[in-house]
Amino acid sequence: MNTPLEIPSRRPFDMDTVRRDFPILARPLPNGAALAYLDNGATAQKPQAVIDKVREVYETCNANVHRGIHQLGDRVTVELEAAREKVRRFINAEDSAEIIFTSGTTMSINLVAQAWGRKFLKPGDEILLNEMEHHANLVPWQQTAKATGAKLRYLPLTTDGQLDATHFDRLITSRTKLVAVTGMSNVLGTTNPIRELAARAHQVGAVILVDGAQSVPHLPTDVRDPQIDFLAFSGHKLFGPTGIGVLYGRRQFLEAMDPFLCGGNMINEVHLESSTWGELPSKFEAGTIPIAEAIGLGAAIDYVQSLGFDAIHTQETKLLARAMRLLPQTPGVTIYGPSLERRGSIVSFTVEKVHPHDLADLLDQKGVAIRAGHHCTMPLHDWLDVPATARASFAFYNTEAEVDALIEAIHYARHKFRLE
Ligand code: 7TS
Repeated sequence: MNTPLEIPSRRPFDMDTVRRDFPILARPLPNGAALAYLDNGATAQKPQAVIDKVREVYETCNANVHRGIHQLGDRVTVELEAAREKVRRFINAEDSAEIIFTSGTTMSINLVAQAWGRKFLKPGDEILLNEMEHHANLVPWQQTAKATGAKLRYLPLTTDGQLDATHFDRLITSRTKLVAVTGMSNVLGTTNPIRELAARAHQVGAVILVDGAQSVPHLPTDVRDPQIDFLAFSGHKLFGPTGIGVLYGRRQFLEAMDPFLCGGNMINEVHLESSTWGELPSKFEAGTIPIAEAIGLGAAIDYVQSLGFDAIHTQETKLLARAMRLLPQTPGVTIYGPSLERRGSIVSFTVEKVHPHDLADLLDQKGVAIRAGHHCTMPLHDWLDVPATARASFAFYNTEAEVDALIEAIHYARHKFRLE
């Protein structure tokens, strides 16, 4: 195993090597087509290093953690805490006790909505959201608003799908207690002005929660610059295992919150009528957490850091630029969202007279995997005034040839619909 705190050394970005790191990319699909995996916004593929790490845990040190009873338990605990330290370093948190392992972004946000929101929000307080948020960053706040009497407010969007900064003054006020915002829209790709929102939230004494599900895998994140109070993200979109995610919370907030789930591991003392809570991070990690998955997430972070966000950004921008140039030149195609400079590597679009689900089916025949539907953003689709969109979302292992395969497959779909 790696020595726990080894910092991965940077290696040159070589596409052939990178693609070989992801065994699934070379496997023909059941219909024999070559895979062009353009659904990274839903989940990313896993490099061999992550697959090996999870397997290694089960083969060599599987045991429960933090029991301190035997050698295997000790060893796996060291590995788990090393993974937590990797997460800490990756997002530049001050203390690894501020890194809570959860099952993913959804659970992380629910944890804050319940354990922070229900304790600290009261009637008249405002939660500031916007229409581009994923349901995971809307519905928990709706429930918390109902339970506490707090009010939901929505920042309007500009016509190209950015937060409209001309409304910040009007909507971020002394009544605002929380700004909950995505780092990157999972549909429009919009990257949001977190620095400005964090500064404004803090000016009025509000807390900012960033949904990093889409941004953390593609952009460098530093929770201390700008200062972010809560950050949620998922391991599986970060080239790590499913079932593991992270909630980062600033210590002062996590300390003030009561536990979200109760059971083993999160207590200090239990009596028949009452209990006291354990220290961070255990207080928020009731029960047995996904241990091998958390350690696998550590391996995924090592992998991403060995490539570096500069190389990742360069490759993804190349792909996005090509898609945003070629898609609008394709007959019947409309793309949604801001210009290249204001978005990450996601592009959603519709093809006139072809339902996105039919389009996704036809693209799949050609091996091009995209997502179709409302992408868990029904309010955004109401705002866009379309019931569904098709979405291509890129990762650094995608190639320009795969963008071309997408375009070719759209022509194929239009041909099938007798549109060309
Ligand atoms: N927030 C955003 C911005 C997301 O894109 C997603 C998942 C979530 C939260 C929830 O993440 P989870 O890991 O807890 O499920 N988005 C998508 C998607 O766009 N397609 O499939 C899942």
